[in-house]
Amino acid sequence: MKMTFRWFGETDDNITLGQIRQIPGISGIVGALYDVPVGEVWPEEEIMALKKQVNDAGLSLEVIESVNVHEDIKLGRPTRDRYIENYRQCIRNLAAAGVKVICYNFMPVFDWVRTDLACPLSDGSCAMAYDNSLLKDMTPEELVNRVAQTSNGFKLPGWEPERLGALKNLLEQYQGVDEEQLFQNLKYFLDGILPVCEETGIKMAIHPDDPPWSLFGLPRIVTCGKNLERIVRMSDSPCNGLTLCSGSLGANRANDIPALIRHFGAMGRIPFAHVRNICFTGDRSYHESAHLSSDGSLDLYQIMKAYHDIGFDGYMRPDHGRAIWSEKARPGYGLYDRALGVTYLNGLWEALEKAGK
Ligand code: CS2
Ligand code: MN
Repeated sequence: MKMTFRWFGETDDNITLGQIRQIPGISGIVGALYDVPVGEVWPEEEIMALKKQVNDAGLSLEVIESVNVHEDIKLGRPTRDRYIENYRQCIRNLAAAGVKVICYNFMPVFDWVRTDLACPLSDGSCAMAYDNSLLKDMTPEELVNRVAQTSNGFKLPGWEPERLGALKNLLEQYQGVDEEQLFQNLKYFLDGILPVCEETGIKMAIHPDDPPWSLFGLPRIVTCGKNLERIVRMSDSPCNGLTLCSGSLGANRANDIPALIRHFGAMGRIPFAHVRNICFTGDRSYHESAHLSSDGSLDLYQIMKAYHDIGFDGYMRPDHGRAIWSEKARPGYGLYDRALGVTYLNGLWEALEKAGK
């Protein structure tokens, strides 16, 4: 297992590479170029500059999260071929810089969705929360505005209130796209890019939908074991893999995370693991919690044991943390709680290693 840490770059993160390097057991950064518009090729020089910066700090840059997929590909519009060609070039450029895994998602319109980005917890910290009873009576526009107004200046990923016009337009375009169509559009995309992945050795790792159910009538397909199975079987290529995100999939109580890890891990289809906990507050409602099992609803020991039992040698990272110790950071991506998460996960791992001997 290679423990990594997500970093948003020098201008977009309050955390430095020097700080990350001091977290015990971290070997690399999960990075991205955040200023390249979705659908465009990531320039080689910019990738190399990021790599150099990360390597100079004594860390590796082998995982990218994310190369986002243009909506025209998800919508299956005729213009998709141009964007798929760009994606292929982007894979080549990343491979030339030594990248091994690309995380991506196939969620229409929204990336992760929460109804609160700074929900106060009883210990005085804040965490992101999702309350389905709030969401079900809201329009997408109301959600975007609510989050922007109640979350200390932070917004839903990609949805600044100034872009609400684009949101309406995009939602209309999805009206003819159901789950089946979205599966087919994913297959078309994978058929286009996987040959380049095989040539270059890059593994693609699709991130689950977060939360793993349909929102605002939009189709969502990366949600459960059955659908993950359909996705990995769309192509037998070992490059067609998953980002197994415990917190995203775990929001659906029917998803047995250790069982999913064992199943897809045994197939060699988990190049990247996101490990975090959530605490249920209702049927489809939860807040994020510290990584520790007793702080949330998921059993992190069983999750780490499943990775250990399959001999997991891919990349892992802690996922969202709480905002603690007065840190002003991006929601979910502060230094302190994620660093505590790493240390806890490494502790579980060491115990599993030694118990197995
Ligand atoms: C991430 C996702 O912050 C997060 O929750 O796990 O936003 C993830 O980066 C994307 O969905 C992957 O494309
Ligand atoms: Mn995740």
